[in-house]
Amino acid sequence: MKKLTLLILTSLFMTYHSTAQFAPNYDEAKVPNFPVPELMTTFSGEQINNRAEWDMKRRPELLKFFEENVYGKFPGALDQVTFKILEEDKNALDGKAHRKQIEVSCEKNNRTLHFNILLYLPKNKERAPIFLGYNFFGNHTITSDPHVIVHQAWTMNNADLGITENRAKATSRGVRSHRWAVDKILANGFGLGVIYYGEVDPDKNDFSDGLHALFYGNGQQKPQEDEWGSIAAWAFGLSRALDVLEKDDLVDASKVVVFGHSRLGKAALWAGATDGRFAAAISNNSGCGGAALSKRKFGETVGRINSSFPHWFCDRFKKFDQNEEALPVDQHQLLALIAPRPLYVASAAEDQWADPKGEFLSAHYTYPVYHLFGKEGIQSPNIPPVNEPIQHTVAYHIRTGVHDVTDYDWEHYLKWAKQFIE
Ligand code: GTR
Repeated sequence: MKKLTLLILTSLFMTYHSTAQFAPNYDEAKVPNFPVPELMTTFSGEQINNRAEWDMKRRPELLKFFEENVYGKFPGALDQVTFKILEEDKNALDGKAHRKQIEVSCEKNNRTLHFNILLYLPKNKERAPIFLGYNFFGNHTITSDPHVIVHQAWTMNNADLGITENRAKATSRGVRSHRWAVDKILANGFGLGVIYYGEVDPDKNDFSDGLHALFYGNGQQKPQEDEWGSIAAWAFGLSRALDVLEKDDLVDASKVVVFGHSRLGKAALWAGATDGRFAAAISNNSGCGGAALSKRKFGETVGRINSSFPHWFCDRFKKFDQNEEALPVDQHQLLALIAPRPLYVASAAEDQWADPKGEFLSAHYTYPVYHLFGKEGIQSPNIPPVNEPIQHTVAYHIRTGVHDVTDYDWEHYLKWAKQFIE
């Protein structure tokens, strides 16, 4: 009888442990003491003293590391990128905006992928600076404008938003409009370009579709271990959108600010890092694998993100699951790849999963490279109080509230962009 009880207890214990939930650390006292990887010293120990050394030595080796071990390399160029204006209205949004819906076609190996850019441009500008970013559920969800095309692509179901059977519906018009301060953006002389990310690469652990599939050789079913995951595919899509926007007479393509929230903030940062044509980058609550320092292991960790979303990063990144100590880089070095261009990192006080302090420190640690280029970074290592933004070329704020994009965020992005982009 005793033996049986022991057996049952042992098996219960084993079951508990194999299905044990990941318990995120939210205790600052338990954050490991770790050396922050040096920004201004090369992997071989050489000190970086000037801009040329940064450009020729340090930046390329950091970029290469992130390409081959974190986000994955782009597998090459497309054969062709073309576009078609699907719809245009010079008097959209009650006369406040010029609306364009542009279909971008990406061609490779006789395969084609299409995605749409919804553009709203202010009418008082000949060529407008714009914010460009992805949305989670479709362009029609960012506004109640009835003329926005409802996409046909695979969509994540969301009971709250009434999205079922993985299909977008017209009934979801405007369900995410609170995240996109279109009126404010236009009133401040900026335009907005949005793309549904699922048209570029559906957000599922399946590499048979999206941009990835265009590049496969015979019989290939997934990228190589050092090639792009979904975040890199989304970043690549943003660059292809920029290719097209460069040909648009109404857009000032030298002033395109790449923006993203959460996983799409990770994509915006990677786009900003890999494509120097983006004038600036904004990371809104991008967290682990975005702005937050991985080695703090606060909230979401590398192991956790790679198990929940095995398709986001390249396979090689999994080497660092539960093994952040072995990473020779951290995310401040991703942010530093954007230097000397303006960079804004924003957090939300209740978004502990994304590690606000880790996001802040990461922005702070880019200070030396901005300084090298005569730009002002964030010198203080102390996170500012909530709702007290610091706005230099590198900007940071932590606002009250949860993981989201709010009017508060946009008001501050606009204030900063007017100073540093226009
Ligand atoms: C979470 C994920 C985060 C963040 C977020 C989002 O589930 O753990 O890294 O990307 O999703 O994109 O909303």
